[in-house]
Amino acid sequence: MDSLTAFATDNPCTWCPGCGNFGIWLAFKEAAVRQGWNNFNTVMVAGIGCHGHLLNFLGLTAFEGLHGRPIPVAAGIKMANPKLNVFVFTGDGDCLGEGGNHFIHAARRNHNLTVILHDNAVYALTTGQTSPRSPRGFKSKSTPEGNPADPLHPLPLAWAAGATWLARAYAGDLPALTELIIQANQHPGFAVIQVLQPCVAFNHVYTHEFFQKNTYLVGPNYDPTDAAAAWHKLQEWGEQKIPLGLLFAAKKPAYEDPLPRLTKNPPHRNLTPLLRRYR
Ligand SMILES: Cc1ncc(C[n+]2csc(CCOP(=O)(O)OP(=O)(O)O)c2C)c(N)n1
Ligand code: SF4
Ligand SMILES: [Mg+2]
Repeated sequence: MDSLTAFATDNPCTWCPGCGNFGIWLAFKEAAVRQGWNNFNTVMVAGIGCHGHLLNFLGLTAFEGLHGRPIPVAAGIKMANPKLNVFVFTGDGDCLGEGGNHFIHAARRNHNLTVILHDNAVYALTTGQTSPRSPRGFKSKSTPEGNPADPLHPLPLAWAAGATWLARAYAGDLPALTELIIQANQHPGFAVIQVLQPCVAFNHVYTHEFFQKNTYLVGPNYDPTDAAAAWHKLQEWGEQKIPLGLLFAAKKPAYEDPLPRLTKNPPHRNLTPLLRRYR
């Protein structure tokens, strides 16, 4: 199957030309084709925002719920049927603003999920307000005189909370992002990819040019299993020093692992008789 035409839907694409969401969409489709993800083995969950529209343009089983709530929905799906590949597509506002509590506790529990964080550092769907990722001084409809707060960095936050696999990618580098999506799915625990995603309409600071100029790929000598080194690396941010690639990896039982009632008798098996009772 050709990843460009794979998983086609009838929905017209509504993203702005040049939007970083295109790169995430294409990289995910490429990963799905390569790995054989389909409607029987994979579920996608998204939050509310421009990022969440991805579900409309990709024909795989999906659920779009409340703003900020894709992670608990995904955790429920994974616990109901641990054999599924479960992906969360979430925005920086969705994941770190409205859903910040869920992000922290899912990392702490080490749920076996892959979180793809579309980080455009702005509330885009609502036409450009300052988000938890917007830089200090960022001028927007909600902070016309400049953002008076510093941004939240999701990867050190997830590290401190207990996440076990953390990576950063740029939405314009499809081969690297595809590889990271595949690796994140293979990791048996809470995996986060912070995808630096330009919003050409509402963020004129974090542009394609900005990310191309200021990011670099961690080299082969970087050891993501060195937790102390990773803690420092995860906090690097600034001109010409934003690291990309796999930045942290650790082994720890996933939330679902020590629960035999989930693995031996997953709740989804009981769902059909349960649903019959409500007919
Ligand atoms: C609880 C709640 N608060 C606010 C909104 C309004 N709202 C919808 S999308 C959105 C912004 C989403 O921003 P982000 O998660 O960064 O996604 P993006 O559009 O940038 O992809 C907001 C504030 C909502 N739908 N629900
Ligand atoms: S508003 Fe921004 S995030 Fe939304 S589709 Fe346009 S460029 Fe993409
Ligand atoms: Mg956003």
